Amino acid sequence: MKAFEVNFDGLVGPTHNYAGLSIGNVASLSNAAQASNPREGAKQGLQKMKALHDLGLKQGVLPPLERPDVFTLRQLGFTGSDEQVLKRAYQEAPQVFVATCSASSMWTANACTVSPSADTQDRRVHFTAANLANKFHRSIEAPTTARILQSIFSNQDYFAHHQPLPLGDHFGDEGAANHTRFCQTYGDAGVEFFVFGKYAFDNRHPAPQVFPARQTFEASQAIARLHRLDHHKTVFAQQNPEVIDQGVFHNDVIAVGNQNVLFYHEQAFLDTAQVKRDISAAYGEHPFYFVEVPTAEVSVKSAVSSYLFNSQLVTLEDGSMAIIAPGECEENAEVKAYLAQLVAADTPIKQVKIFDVKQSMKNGGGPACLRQRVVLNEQELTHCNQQVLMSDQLFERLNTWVDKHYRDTMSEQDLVDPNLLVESRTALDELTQILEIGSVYPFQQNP
Ligand code: SUG
Repeated sequence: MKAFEVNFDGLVGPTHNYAGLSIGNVASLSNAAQASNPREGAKQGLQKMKALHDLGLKQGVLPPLERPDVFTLRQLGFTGSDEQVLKRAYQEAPQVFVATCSASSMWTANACTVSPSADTQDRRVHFTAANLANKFHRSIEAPTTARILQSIFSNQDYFAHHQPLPLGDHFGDEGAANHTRFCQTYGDAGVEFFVFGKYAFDNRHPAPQVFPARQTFEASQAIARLHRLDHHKTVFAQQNPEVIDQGVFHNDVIAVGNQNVLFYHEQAFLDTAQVKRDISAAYGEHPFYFVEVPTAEVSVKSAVSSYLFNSQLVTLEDGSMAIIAPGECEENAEVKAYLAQLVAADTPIKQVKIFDVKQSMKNGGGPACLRQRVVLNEQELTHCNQQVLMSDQLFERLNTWVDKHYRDTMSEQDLVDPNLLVESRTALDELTQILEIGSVYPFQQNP
């Protein structure tokens, strides 16, 4: 049966802000406390979704989470009305307060890991919402994310949902940012490629010294077990700890794969030769392209600042591939020159399409961070919620919705404004109706 890669992009939320919350993520730290523009952020994201839809690709949208997260603040002992909870938290524990305000759910590459039905033993599409254990502001995402995924992919004949892995450093899981799949056509059984930052139970292995490794080997293994993958077609690889220490906090900051292509930096993996052998053995006889970018042409520093590898690698209707890259790739001379030569080389990658996603980039989120790939066959596609799939009408409707509800500037102080909470809840409540996803938010369940 024919199958498609559907990209589900996260909508930038109404309280999108820069709070410097992610140690190890260069952009997040360097833009801390700058004012953001949630409206522009949401529109940049919508433009990218619409453009991919117009290219003939299947495109979906995932709603943002509610922030500030008053429910977490209550769990941490702040009491009173919602207004009092916000005010007390802001005054008494400002760092905890801003952590509960992050719009980080927009980076849906981290929402979950998905294995298509062609790869799983029971022939269902498997989902595990990521626990995002390494960063407090992200560790509070999983419960609502899981509810949203269950609501969109609700038919249990086709879709299986697993609990996020247990919280704590040992099973730190950052979802599809560290997971890629190779296949000939999307409907074939594929090779699932898991990249992790460290071994949690065995400290004899190398590990980063400066910044945290967010994904553990043991977490990746657990996902592969839960998703009932064929171990002959599952490859695990360790990220190079030295690049984690240079700001490569997820593998998707230094590598991206699609079908029979792995596009990666020379320094991405601890043992590149082994990675190539393992992928080749699992993939089999068919042609496979290892597109390695040498340090001499693009330094790790340029890769991190331009987010070259946080591009989406997509297959167009004619079978060739395009790189969906952030605007920053054009501003970096090394990267720009590399891309010009890449599209002329002998690989399936034939086009570069540049998108302005600056609002997201300033927090370390490029085009690939903004999307979760879900491979669905024709039947599975008809059984998921159709209202979340991009169309000209949905694009119009969501732009109007953003215009109606979003502010065009957001600073730390705005986050304590009780009117913002009311505005956000009104917006999100309306969004759940537009997308027909039901009452997925805590404020809708415990009004
Ligand atoms: O987890 N930034 C996110 C960026 C996630 C990017 N995702 C992928 N690479 N797939 C993170 O570090 C920053 C929030 C702040 O500083 O306000 C933040 O959470």
